[in-house]
Amino acid sequence: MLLQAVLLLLLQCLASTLGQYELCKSLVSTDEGSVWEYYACQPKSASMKDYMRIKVDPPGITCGNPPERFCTLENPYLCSDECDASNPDLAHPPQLMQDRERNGLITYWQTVTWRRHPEPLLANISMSWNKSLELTDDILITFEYGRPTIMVLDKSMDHGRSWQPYQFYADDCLDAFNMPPKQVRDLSPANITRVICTEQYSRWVGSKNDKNVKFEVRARFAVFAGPRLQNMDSLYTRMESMKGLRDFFTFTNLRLRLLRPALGGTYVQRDNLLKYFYAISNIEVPARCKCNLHASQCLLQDGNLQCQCEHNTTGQDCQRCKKGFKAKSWKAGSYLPTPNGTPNTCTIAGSSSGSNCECYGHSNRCSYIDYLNIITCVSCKHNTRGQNCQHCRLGYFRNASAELDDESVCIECNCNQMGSVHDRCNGTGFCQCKDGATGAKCDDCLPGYYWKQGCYPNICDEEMLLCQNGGTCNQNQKCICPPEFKGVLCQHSRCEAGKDCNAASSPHLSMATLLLCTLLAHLLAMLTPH
Ligand SMILES: *[C@@H]1O[C@H](CO)[C@@H](O)[C@H](O)[C@H]1NC(C)=O
Ligand SMILES: *[C@@H]1O[C@H](CO)[C@@H](O)[C@H](O)[C@H]1NC(C)=O
Ligand SMILES: *[C@@H]1O[C@H](CO)[C@@H](O)[C@H](O)[C@H]1NC(C)=O
Ligand SMILES: *[C@@H]1O[C@H](CO)[C@@H](O)[C@H](O)[C@H]1NC(C)=O
Ligand SMILES: *[C@@H]1O[C@H](CO)[C@@H](O)[C@H](O)[C@H]1NC(C)=O
Ligand SMILES: *[C@@H]1O[C@H](CO)[C@@H](O)[C@H](O)[C@H]1NC(C)=O
Ligand SMILES: [Ca+2]
Repeated sequence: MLLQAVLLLLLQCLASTLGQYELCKSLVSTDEGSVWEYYACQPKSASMKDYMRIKVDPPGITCGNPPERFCTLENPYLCSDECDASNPDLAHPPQLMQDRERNGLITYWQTVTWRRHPEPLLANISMSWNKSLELTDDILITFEYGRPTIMVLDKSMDHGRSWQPYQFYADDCLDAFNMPPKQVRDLSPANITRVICTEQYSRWVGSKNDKNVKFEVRARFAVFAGPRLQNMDSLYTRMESMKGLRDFFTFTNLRLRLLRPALGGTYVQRDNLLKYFYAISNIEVPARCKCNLHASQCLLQDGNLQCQCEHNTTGQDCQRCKKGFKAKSWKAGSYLPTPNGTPNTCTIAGSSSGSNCECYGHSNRCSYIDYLNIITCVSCKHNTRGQNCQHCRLGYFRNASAELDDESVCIECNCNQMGSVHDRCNGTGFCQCKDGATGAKCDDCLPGYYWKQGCYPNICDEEMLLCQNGGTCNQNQKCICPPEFKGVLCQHSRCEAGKDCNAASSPHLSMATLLLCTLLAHLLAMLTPH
């Protein structure tokens, strides 16, 4: 008993000394004994360069194969340096952008020189984490031998499937990107997520004076949290309320597109192209794992970062409820109300609101129906219905590959309106077809039927219902008859009264023969004795 009390005290003490949102739960004592309390929580910020996978493009852009001399912008006539991939002391491979440097020794990745001028010297650096991350401070890219005069930072939020520009960098934004130059301090709270082009980090200041190119996160945070970030609550409140703000700092991949190297403040000097190249010694990416406020730890597992999910959530980003904990739909934790937020824990199926009403996560509400003496789920979502939201609504059918608590458990029948009797279907999605219609959705016709906003029996075809007397069958819907024939299958001659009509073959002639027939009939009548 005493031990427990001490433990409790210790935990509470720990909680109060920890930073904001660093604890997912703690044991607290109440009148009914000690119980767990849950809080919104997030992992600490970390140096994500330690976990990044780096790839440079095009192949062969890294210097040293074959070995190559290079000069510097400050002293273009001193070209004694050499890059040689086969010599560890003279090699400059990509991993030197993410290593931890020791004893003040600067190590860097370096590209080939701009020997092929005027063809542009282009290089891409792709960084991937296979994990959603949220920036917590400035991205810092350190260039040795001068910063590029044109460059783009891109980001992806879907593991590299789609990309968007994050920030443009140029010594002349209008010239390079047709964008007016901006700085983060020009931005207001309303347009803080605007993608800008900045000239701040591209102008020539000497290669040793300012080596860093920044993507400003701190300055953007400061717009809400104050210059020394003393009011983080205000930032976190905005994160919840301002659309797109959290996403703006979220990424799974980053990409640097280097489009033109440092030029030393002048034009490209064609007589010494060995002084133009890119060299990066460090890429700092301070960020935290995105765990949707459901984890305070994020650890490397099988080579990938993984949130250590609490609140009975699971998934790489704690983006789902654990199996069996889907009494209500999954929700991210919330920073609100500050300072502790709301954990939005997943709760065990069947235990929601004290009753024993399972709704498979399709409803948050149950109601007691007095005269039936049952408890039933109210307003089942995701096209479900039933006491436990365990059935599909009419017009929907059960998705065989989804669990009962899956949001896509019910699939729309999608019956063809013209071809089917109604919009309901059976358990495997088959609709009930009208005569002549077929197919799961009744959008096809049986043999012997044609489709025209529904299925109709063929009028003619190439087998049983052949058009006669040279008529042709048009889309099974009608025979197109030669002029002298009529009838559904062109089976009737147009001048049955006469005897000689059949031979005629043009409307003009047919008229003439018709006349002739009449004349003959009259003649016959005249000659016949009364
Ligand atoms: C860099 O990536 C962009 C976008 O995928 C691509 O269009 C470009 O060709 C790449 N450049 C190099 C040098 O690989
Ligand atoms: C990315 O992470 C997921 C989840 O941890 C894992 O299943 C997948 O294999 C990883 N992909 C790579 C290329 O490591
Ligand atoms: C952001 O908004 C401020 C004030 O509303 C405006 O002065 C500034 O030009 C805007 N910046 C951009 C990049 O649109
Ligand atoms: C998660 O489930 C366990 C049982 O497996 C339970 O002890 C714990 O209290 C649950 N946590 C939350 C936050 O609901
Ligand atoms: C059926 O459920 C699976 C598993 O959730 C899902 O991937 C699939 O998209 C669903 N099918 C349809 C048609 O919604
Ligand atoms: C639905 O109808 C189709 C076609 O009539 C049939 O093959 C299937 O077995 C039916 N499925 C169920 C669950 O009744
Ligand atoms: Ca380095």
